[in-house]
Amino acid sequence: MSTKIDINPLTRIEGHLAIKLEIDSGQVTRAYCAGEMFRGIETILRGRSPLDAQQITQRICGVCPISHGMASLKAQEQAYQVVLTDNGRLMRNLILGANYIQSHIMHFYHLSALDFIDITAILEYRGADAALLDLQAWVKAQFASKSIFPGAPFLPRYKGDYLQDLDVNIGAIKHYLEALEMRAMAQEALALFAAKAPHPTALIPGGVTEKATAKKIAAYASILARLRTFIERVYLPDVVAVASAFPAYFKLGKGCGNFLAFGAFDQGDGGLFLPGGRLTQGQAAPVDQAKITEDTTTAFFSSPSGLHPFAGDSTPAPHKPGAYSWLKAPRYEDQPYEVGPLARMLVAHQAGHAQAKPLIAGLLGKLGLDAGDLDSVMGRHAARALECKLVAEACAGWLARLQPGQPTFADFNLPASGKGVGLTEAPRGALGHWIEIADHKIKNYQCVVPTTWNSSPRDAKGVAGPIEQALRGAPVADSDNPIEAARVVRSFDPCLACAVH
Ligand code: NFE
Ligand code: MG
Repeated sequence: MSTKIDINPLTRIEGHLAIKLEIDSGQVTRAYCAGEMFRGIETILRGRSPLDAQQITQRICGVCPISHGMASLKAQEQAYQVVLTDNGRLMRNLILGANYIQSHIMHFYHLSALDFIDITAILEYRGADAALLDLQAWVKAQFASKSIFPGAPFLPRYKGDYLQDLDVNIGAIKHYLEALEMRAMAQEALALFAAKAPHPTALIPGGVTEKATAKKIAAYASILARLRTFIERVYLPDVVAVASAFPAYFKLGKGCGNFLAFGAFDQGDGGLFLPGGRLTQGQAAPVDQAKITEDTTTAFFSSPSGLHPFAGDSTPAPHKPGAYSWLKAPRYEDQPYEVGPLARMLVAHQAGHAQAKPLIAGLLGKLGLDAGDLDSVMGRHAARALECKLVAEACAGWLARLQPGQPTFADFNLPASGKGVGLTEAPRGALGHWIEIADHKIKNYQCVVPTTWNSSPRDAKGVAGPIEQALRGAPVADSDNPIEAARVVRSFDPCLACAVH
């Protein structure tokens, strides 16, 4: 028997995402991802000073503002032909690195872990930890009042096959609370060099306006040491514990088989710490941004379909027949691509990355898996955690190379006209900004954003986006509690606020 269900909104993600599923004999046969709102930030930018762009585009998101700022600066720097100073480049790596750390920790503990661990286990807690006892009292009160507020972080929730090990469950709940502190500390670390978080003011074309002082370097180092301890001793072991308890999720949620990374973290020698590249059905290939287009066939935009971002347009058409999402469908050579930590780790692995390759091999060996199993729900969680460790380690190296007293930005002249492409990696994947300047004003500005790739709707050929494809075939044992489908979607860490921009 065929059933249709709507998960709307899908909670514990950023922004407003509706998932529509068609289910036959307990399996998803068709899935649709719909972005539920229009924001129009690309349109707001037209006619403004190009120097406003890195501030306005940061407002696309409170989770990954850094990445939008960086993409905007890279696009402007190409247009202005300005080259960063060494300190400026290193400080930007440290700012972006701290942003990855807070984002990845949040995604696991605050957004995804509750799909696997049993929050009601807290009711059985008999220890003396004050924060856990507070939480226990709160959960008890929710049950006693039976008026569980739907917006609460923990309850209600889908019924499901949650983890049964009391120690692991209580440990994970404790780590949920610790992870809140880690996030705050990572934001403090990036604010040392970016002036504030979120939405830093110190990011300017040519570098960063904050100084690299010995005091700031020491403060960042002390926070980074605590973050690295948490990543190694808490985050990675928890991901391994959940992965070991749910091995079926290494076989579930396979995406479209195409992976794209632009690469990020300039090393100063022309290379990037996280390399760019593509993997298409297992074959490695380079990336040429000229081959990116956005399909608008099923998107609520009257803009022509299949335009490159330099020719892009985002005119809303809320009543467009056949449309079902406020996301355009980005395509590379007309194909959908998955972006994010899994794409980056697979591209790095394929490129023989000195640190990533042994780390991935170690994890696969520990879990008795092979690289093909990574294209899955649990593979995405594992890739994100490994990347978090890699980036935190790299931050220590960049910090050591900062030179107090040396310039943190380079001067430049503003041209009356120009064009630039800014490609980087946000925590959730490949991010591109395209700017065209005429008469000292922004003539056109287009963003192609990680979650727009991953949550994209169907294109002119009817090809579904990566999340839509990953949902196909997913089991749904109980259509009132589609926890398996929610786990598939959350493994991509979607941010619909970004995606609709
Ligand atoms: Ni709103 Fe973002 C990241 C960007 S997701 S979180 O990471 O760009 O599309
Ligand atoms: Mg766009």
